[in-house]
Amino acid sequence: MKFHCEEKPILWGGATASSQYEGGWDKGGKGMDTQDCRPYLVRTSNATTETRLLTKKSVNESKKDKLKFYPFRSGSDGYNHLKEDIQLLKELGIDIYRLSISWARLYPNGDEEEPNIDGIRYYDEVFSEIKKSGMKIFLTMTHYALPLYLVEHYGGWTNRKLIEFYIRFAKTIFEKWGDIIDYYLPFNEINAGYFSPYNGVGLLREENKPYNQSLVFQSLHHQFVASAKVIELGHKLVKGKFGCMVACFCYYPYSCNPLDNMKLVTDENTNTWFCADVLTRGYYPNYMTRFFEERNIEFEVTEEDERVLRENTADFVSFSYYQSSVTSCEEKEKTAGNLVVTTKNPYLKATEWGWQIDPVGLRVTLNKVYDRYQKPIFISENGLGSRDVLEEDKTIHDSYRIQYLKEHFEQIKEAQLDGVDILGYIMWGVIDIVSAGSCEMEKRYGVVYVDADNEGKGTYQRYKKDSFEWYKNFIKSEKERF
Ligand code: BGP
Repeated sequence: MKFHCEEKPILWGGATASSQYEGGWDKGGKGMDTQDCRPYLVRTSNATTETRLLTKKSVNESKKDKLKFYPFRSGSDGYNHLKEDIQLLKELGIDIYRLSISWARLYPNGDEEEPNIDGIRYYDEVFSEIKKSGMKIFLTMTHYALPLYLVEHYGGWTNRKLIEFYIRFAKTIFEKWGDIIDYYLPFNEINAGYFSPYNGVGLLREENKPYNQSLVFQSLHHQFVASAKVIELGHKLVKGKFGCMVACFCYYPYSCNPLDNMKLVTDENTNTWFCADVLTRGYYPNYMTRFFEERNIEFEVTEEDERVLRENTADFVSFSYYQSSVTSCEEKEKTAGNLVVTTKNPYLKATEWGWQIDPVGLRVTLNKVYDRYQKPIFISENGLGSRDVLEEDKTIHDSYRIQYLKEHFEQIKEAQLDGVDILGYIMWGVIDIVSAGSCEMEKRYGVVYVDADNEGKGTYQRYKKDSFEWYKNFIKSEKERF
């Protein structure tokens, strides 16, 4: 037998998320969500219990406080730049656009029987513009933004009732746009619920750390069940494929000390694999039994939950990848990263925000994920956050981003030769958007520059960066190759 490995065509794409991109936070009947008032909430510290995100007083103040600038309320003003942005993405030539729907735009409080007509109208326009452009649609059904009402009145995802509301929201999406959406992701980075319960499950205040772990895992469990139920319903109603998504951190042991390596196994299990294991294998992995027992974590899992999880696993696996991380059993110098603080790797350079740049880590991750699940993979987020400079002549020279993309794409191709089944690569924040972690507009990922600063000052005009031409040519040459 002659052996032959080969590169295959993959979908090249770009992504945004509603709360970081749309703006229009109080337009078209949209309800307030957890991102609209997040900087305010994070700074206020008068909650009485861990399960309560807000006091009535702070919500009312936040609602009144329209003049104060919160980056999430303006996003990139996508709400008013829809046609122009889709046109730019078309010119860029991407095959697939990943976007999210704002739950609170469709269901302002989250628990209504009927959706908000203006919200439907808005997304009708969004989806029809994308469809006209010829791009495939990758929809994140929720990306870190929960109707605030659900947090205030139901305790966020701690409450099982949210599954029902979420299914209603999903059914509306299927009925309205199910014939044109190609890929669905019920939850963005579902493991974020574990690191950042505020973002992930709309649950707790930053000040309440350490979180009540049983509540965090109960909330995550409700999201797992919601995700499986969405897949169950979706497989009956629509043609699209359903995935799961985790943030991947690609762990390396600091040394060959067996304890560093054992720490890698446990960190990777709980931080990365746990959520993906439940959603792709359909049951809780054994290693979590020990984790829960040692921490006295308890939560409700019904027999029906177990059935739903078992019978409705993800069709594909996806992950975000920005950095690799290091595990060490001894205290070493630390650096920040996407959702996690990690040990510094002496072999790698890091971004201004401390995220360690590691293209080879992407190949390692692709191999590990594929080896574990044997399902097709989307790299649903990757990119470089940097402070780009808009020159007087309105050009942006981001050669560092081109370098970053080039090196990561090379590793994707290596992973294909390793035999990994890759469906697509989706560049994060293809048009500049507000940073989820730092709440800054000036941490930019895009190949399209949006003229706005951290205080919301600027014209919000769009300008192509040097990386725009580069990505465009790259995609074009890929199309010619296959
Ligand atoms: C992921 C989130 C995104 C995103 C990205 C980059 O965790 O899914 O919403 O923003 O990280 O992070 P940041 O915006 O903090 O740079």
